[in-house]
Amino acid sequence: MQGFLNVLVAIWTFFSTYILQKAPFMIGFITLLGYVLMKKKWYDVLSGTLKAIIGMLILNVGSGGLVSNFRPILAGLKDRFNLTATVIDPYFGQNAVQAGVEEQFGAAFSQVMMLLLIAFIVNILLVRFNKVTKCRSLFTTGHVQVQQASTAYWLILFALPALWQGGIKTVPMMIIMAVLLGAYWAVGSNMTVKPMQELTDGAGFAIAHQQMFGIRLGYILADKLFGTNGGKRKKEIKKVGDLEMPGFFSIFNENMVCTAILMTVFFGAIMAVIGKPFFVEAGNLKEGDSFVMFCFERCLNFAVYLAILQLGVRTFVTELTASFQGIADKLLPASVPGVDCAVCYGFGDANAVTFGFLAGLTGQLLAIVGLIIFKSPVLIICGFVPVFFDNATIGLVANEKGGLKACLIIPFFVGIIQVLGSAFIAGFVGMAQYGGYLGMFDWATVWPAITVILKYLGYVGVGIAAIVLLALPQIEYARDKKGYFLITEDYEAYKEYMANKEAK
Ligand code: ASC
Repeated sequence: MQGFLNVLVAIWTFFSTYILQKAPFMIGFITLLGYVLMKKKWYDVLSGTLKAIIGMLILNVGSGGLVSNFRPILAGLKDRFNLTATVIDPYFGQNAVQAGVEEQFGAAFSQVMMLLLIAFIVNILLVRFNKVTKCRSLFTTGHVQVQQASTAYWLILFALPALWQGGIKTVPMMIIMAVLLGAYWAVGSNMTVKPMQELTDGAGFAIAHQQMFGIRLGYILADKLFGTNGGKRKKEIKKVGDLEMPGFFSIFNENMVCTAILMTVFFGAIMAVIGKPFFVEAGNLKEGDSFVMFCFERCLNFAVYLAILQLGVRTFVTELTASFQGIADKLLPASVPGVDCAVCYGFGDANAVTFGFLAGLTGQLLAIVGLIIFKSPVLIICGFVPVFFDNATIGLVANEKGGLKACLIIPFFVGIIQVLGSAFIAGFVGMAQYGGYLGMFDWATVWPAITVILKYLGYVGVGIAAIVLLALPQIEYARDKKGYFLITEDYEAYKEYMANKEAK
């Protein structure tokens, strides 16, 4: 028995370290499994799997390049103005949690990986039994799951101290945490199915990231406030891609040019504020080098990495979604893979990505100024990951439903909410003193709400939070029973069905 357990642990450790947490290999593994289940020829399996892995590696070069180029600039604001501030960014958040969990709760970080495993199983079960649960999407973004498991671990321990007083009572604690987190994964990604199928014209994936509630909220608000309100309002939606720009402005229609100019103006200004000495000290350029050219090149790199990211998406998306058919047919009926939010940047209006991002940044900066003016005990500094990946994604979805105005206004408010929500929760649970908080949209809204409910209602709160989460797919299902599974199983038939419905 012991020997068997040891083997299981070794397999899990290998799987979690080299596959689950490494998105390219996770995507490759799923593609492989899917094609094998479809009984494809071995060389087709090999080729598809390699393309999936390589595409995802390319995407990582793009998103990694964006993060490593622009994160230090935003974080530099903090040093430049000597602020004691909490950076909202998944990696700063991760470090904060790791330090804090050990110091405050004396708990080992390995428990977080255990939580991840059990929550992932909860997610799989919720999808497996989706005739009952109505959950149609499986989380596949392991690096995000690690960040979320860590943060959820802290938030829940903070809210339910009885779970750890007198030594951590592992079993009940793990069950409570895994049910809440696994339900959030299944329900959250399920909520993005419709927005994503519409955005990508049925590419067959959902988003499994950190702004899933934000995506759905942006989708709903864009439609209600700026769009046709579910077909009830006659209105022509002017999307970012439809804009006819006169003269000089016509160059903004070209995504790379638009991105380059906007980034140079926005980030050029931020870099100018931070000043050359900061970058010289950080070893980014030498004293005698031209600061202007340094800033210019940095800003242009934004367009470069976005282009790489989109190439990566094109390389792997069809392989992943085609092979997932095998998994949907044999293992998880009517389901789609939940993937990184950056995957959707290969669809819709490319400029909406940049517009959403810069609108969100504006909102964040404004909210930070507000925190300073009103002398908030917790000060926040924008992290690049929330400000870019949340707002670009929400902007893209909002543009699709409500056009340019939605693409600018909704992310602007998202930016404000990210800062205020994070300031609240990081102060409330004491994470602020460790210098970082996850800060992505859902973690500045949904999770603070769950934390407060748990804190004040205890175990009753756990029940309420779980029931509310699990009720969301049921509500969506009840509103359109026929289309609900059709949208993942056969998108062409779904479109026909919707067209008929609207004609009536
Ligand atoms: C995150 C995170 C990243 C990025 C990446 C976007 O939340 O931790 O590294 O977003 O997943 O592509």
